[in-house]
Amino acid sequence: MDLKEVIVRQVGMKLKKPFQTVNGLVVMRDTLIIEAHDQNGHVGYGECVAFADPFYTPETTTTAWDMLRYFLLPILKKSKIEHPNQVHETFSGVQGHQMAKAGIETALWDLYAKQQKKSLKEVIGGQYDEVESGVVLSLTDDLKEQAKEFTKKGYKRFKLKVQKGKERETIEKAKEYIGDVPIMFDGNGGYGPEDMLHLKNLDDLNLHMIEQPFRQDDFYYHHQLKKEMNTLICLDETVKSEHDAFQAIELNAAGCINVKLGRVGGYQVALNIHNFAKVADMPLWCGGMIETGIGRAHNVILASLEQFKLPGDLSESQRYWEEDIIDKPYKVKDGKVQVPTKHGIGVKVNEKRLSERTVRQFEFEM
Ligand code: OSB
Ligand code: MG
Repeated sequence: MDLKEVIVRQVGMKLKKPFQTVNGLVVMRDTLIIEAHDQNGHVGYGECVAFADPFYTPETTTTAWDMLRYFLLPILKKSKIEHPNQVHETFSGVQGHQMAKAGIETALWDLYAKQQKKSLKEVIGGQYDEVESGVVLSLTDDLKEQAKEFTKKGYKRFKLKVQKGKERETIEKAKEYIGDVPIMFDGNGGYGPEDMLHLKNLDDLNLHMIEQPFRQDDFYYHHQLKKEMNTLICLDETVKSEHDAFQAIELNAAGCINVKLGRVGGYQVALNIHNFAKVADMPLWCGGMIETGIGRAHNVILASLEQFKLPGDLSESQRYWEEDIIDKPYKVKDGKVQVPTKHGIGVKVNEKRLSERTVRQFEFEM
């Protein structure tokens, strides 16, 4: 791929409002922006979506920084990559660290598409020109105020983070403000087998789905709950690989999967999951990791694949940022986002803002 240099920047992005989940709080979004430069001046961008703290996955911004610097980039330097679909395999000697791997892998997909003078959507075989967008309300968000603001944008579904035991109360209150738009909640693994009956009793709320009620390593309880409920059961944290997705399907542990590029290790694994899901006729949707416009562009492109049939966590730049690091912030209109059509991920990075927000960086010669 004619690689010249990779630059990794740690970028500090202050959220408009802190984002609270049952497991952790994000005030400052520390993310890694990865630039892959070739010999001809093309630059591919990726975002490593690990959080600063290990509340969602074991990876953090700093573990990813070290993995890239001391393991992944040295491996990449030694291997002769001709196509980004070889990157995941090249890293097969490194266990875990999907987000660090995805950070560089997605940058190479962007670079490859730019070298080919094609949109990344075209390169991965995306089918949709626009995708449906949903929005997520954190635990501390003001339901009434936020619901009002987001309803105006036409978001196609609302995802709530809820306190255990307060699901019914919160969802019924949300329905007052949101109306008929589908509502779901994300358990982020906070429930156990003792909550099985409690969850089952929420069936009458006609939720769009329940996301990841049980622990990260669980297939069994999700399977049990799915058998007992009409409500769609979705997996997020549990699916970290193609094999996890395969098991979720074969063990009947989920009705749909939230795919995040970072959580599964990049596009190649996401594409493989997509192919399984298509054969199994299982709908997918694209999850979010409070990304900057760079990560969000990758997400929107992923969501242009055929099997992404449910609205994703694809809220616009303005949801989290006063100022995004891309020139034209993402917009949601009538609940939809346009899939970028320009070369690569199709967004122009604002170099000035990017360097202003850079906390530290390193260059790695290829
Ligand atoms: O489980 O999807 C999650 C944010 C932090 C930790 C976990 C999750 C989330 C989100 C973010 O839901 C949604 C977004 O990026 O808009
Ligand atoms: Mg989730």
